[in-house]
Amino acid sequence: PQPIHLSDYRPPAYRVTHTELTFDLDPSATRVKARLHVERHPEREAGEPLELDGEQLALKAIAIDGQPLGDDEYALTEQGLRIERAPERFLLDTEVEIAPEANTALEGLYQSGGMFCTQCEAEGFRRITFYPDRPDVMATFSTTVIGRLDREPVLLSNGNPVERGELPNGRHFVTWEDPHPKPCYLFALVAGDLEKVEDRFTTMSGREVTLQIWVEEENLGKTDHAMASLKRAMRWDEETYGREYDLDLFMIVAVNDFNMGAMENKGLNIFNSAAVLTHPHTATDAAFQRVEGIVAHEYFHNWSGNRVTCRDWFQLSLKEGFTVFRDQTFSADTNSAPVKRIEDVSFFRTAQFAEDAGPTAHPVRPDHYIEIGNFYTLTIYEKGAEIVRMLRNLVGWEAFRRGSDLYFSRFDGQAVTIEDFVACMAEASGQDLDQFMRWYSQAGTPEIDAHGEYDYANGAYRLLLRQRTPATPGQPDKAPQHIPIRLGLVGTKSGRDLRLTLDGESLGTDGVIHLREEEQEFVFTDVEEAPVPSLARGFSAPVKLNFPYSREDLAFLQTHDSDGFNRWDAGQRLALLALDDLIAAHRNGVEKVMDPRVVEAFRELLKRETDDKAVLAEMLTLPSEAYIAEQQPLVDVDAIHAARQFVKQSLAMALRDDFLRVYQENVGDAPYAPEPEQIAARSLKNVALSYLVSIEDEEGIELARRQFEADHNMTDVRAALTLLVHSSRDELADPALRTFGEKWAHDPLVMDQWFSVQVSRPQSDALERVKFLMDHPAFSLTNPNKVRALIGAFAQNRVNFHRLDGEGYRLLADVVIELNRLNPEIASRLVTPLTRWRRFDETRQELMKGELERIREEKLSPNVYEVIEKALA
Ligand code: BAL
Ligand code: ZN
Repeated sequence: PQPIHLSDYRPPAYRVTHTELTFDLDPSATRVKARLHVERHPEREAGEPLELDGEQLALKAIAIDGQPLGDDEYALTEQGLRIERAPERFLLDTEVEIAPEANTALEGLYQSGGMFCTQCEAEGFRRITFYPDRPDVMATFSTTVIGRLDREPVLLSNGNPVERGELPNGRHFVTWEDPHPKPCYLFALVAGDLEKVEDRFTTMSGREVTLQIWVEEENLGKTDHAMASLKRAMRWDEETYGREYDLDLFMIVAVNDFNMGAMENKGLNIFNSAAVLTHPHTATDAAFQRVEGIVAHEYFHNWSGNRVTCRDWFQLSLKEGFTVFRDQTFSADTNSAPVKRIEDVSFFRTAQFAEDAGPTAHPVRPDHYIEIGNFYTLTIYEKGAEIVRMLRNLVGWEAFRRGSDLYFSRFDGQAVTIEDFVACMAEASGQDLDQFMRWYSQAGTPEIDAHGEYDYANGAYRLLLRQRTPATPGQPDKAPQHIPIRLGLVGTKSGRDLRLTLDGESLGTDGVIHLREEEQEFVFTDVEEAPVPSLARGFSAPVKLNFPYSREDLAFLQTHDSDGFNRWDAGQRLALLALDDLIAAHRNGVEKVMDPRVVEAFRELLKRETDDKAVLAEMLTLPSEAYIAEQQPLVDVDAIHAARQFVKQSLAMALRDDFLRVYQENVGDAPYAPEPEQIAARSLKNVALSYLVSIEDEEGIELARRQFEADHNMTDVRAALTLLVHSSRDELADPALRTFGEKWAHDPLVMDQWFSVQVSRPQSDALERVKFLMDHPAFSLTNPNKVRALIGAFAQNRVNFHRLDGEGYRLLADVVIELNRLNPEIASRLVTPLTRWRRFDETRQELMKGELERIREEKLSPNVYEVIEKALA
């Protein structure tokens, strides 16, 4: 397969202004008739061929302006259909046959259970009909769906239903009109035996919108939270961005087999059932929050993505980065803002930093790709969102909002670029954002080395910053970035933020400095006392910032920093320093000794009266093994696991009574609600319990057992079950797992949790459990949720996946090989942990590389081919 380059972009030779589709549904032989209203693109010359994308389509008929084409008037290739001589403006009719039941890739039209559904982003529409499958071709759509009355009583597509009726032989049809021009990646169709929950929303201009969530009958009781989240998101987008919904109907459909979380198709969002269904007994707090975030994300795309879309797929972050930023802000406004930021950054620094440091590192706007399906990444989404967040902070909210209004009005109904978006922000704010654009073109995580010195004689604080972005594949040399650093200077005597004066200008006590050069010195004057700097507050830029903090400095910041995020981060840094020593001790076979400063810092935390339990729970949570690994030059999985376990157990032993008290203070029996206060108490309680169980404290084990049996809500049940299963008390864990498995055998989403809990346990039988569970009736290799829950979760089980006999790697590679055939998109995602082989010791490197080479022997899909080639380059 050949790469596609951004620099080769040209508008299409022909555009489609209106698209009429008729689907006659059948699992093995669906007929799709398409009538395209085609005209030559004004920017392209006459006489160029018409090229339509098409894959796995059996062409049955083709005509231009009603005249069937002869065999010599068009050419079929593996990629599509070409007509050398086409008129300036014409109607193109085609009819094709496709087989949804054979579609295991879950792109295009496929079947999930008995239901027909679609996934067209990025390039799935070409598996439905011949079409210019590119986002800069925007057309209005009229879609007629024909199905069997008994099997598909519900027939849905984008827009509003305008006609329905019965047909002979037990069939019926519904016609849908979507008046908003859209690219074909936003097309959707759903047909099946579904039930709906309905609600209404009155928009800010007083229009009534019908809201529907369509599910299988047994899931009717699991839609309340998604519906409430949808209404909150609709209101928030009106109030925050002035964006109103634009159709009479907004539908969400829950589907069990789905590659992504959800999809923002115009008026007909299709959701992975895991991203929409919730019930206190089946979903955890985290799942409730995830559903809220994804419902909002997809809804927000109606403007940032649908009304204004991407010119080409290189611009993917234009819609995804902006929309993630919008959903993160929405969730922060709706829940605990500091915790949302801690969670997002924690995930980002673990997973996106690892992507940036690996062989698939790419800029937020890539300049080439082989398979766009491989670019739905943390870099495009989350780093893209961090860039938008920096923009918001740079220009200020009011100018950002003016820029966003300008963007939506100037480009409504168009397919545009990242430059167009940033130009609106520059215009609205009057700021020069030229250097800032490097964030989009340069891959890799900038690293800043910072040094500070207090000049007692002059009351000045000198801060020296040096930035460097490591080389990434294809980008050996990097230019300096424009990095906004929000900071405070915390007085060591007063414990307060000191006034910041820079070049005679006051920045208040919490200010932003701009690092633009490779090296820059900032001299703060009139600094009354020696400070400890609190740098990059709130993670003000997606960078690694190194400062030679002493442990005393960190303990001080953990208590005194006025910025909640940096208080948490100081605790993480302190724990990381202690972990570093212990990792070294483990490797050198030296006795491990716990740093008393960490114990004291935790004792202080546990003592403190706090009204923000959610933040406290985060502060009591040690850095994950994956995050610790990110900090190490060479990853030693066993030493990291042993060191973290040692810290956890040492803290549990030293502070056992405090943890027990915190647990008891936060037990509640109020009816479950996914509300911030309850969620905070549950997370604090369950963190405390995890410490107690880590030392197999009898009272702690008993509390876990009782919490499991009380069966109050899934958050508590899953937390207790996980602790039991991850302890060595199999006599308690095994019956609990059995009870849980039998109780929830009918519920696929709960069974996903049952799989994950078992295969993420640190005991050495995790791999054997994976193999055994792959034969479980609830497992299926063709269902992406199951693959993620079992195989994906195992690949995150660091000690077991990285077993020295290589069996973990072998198992993953076997599954990737199988999925390469069935579902390439999932296969190429699943292989990621193997691609990070250069981070490990020589033995593991050889084993991992060996598996990558074994995969390379196969006949590979473009998705897997691209990732494997990069990994082995
Ligand atoms: N556009 C693909 C799914 C999402 O990001 O919303
Ligand atoms: Zn999105």
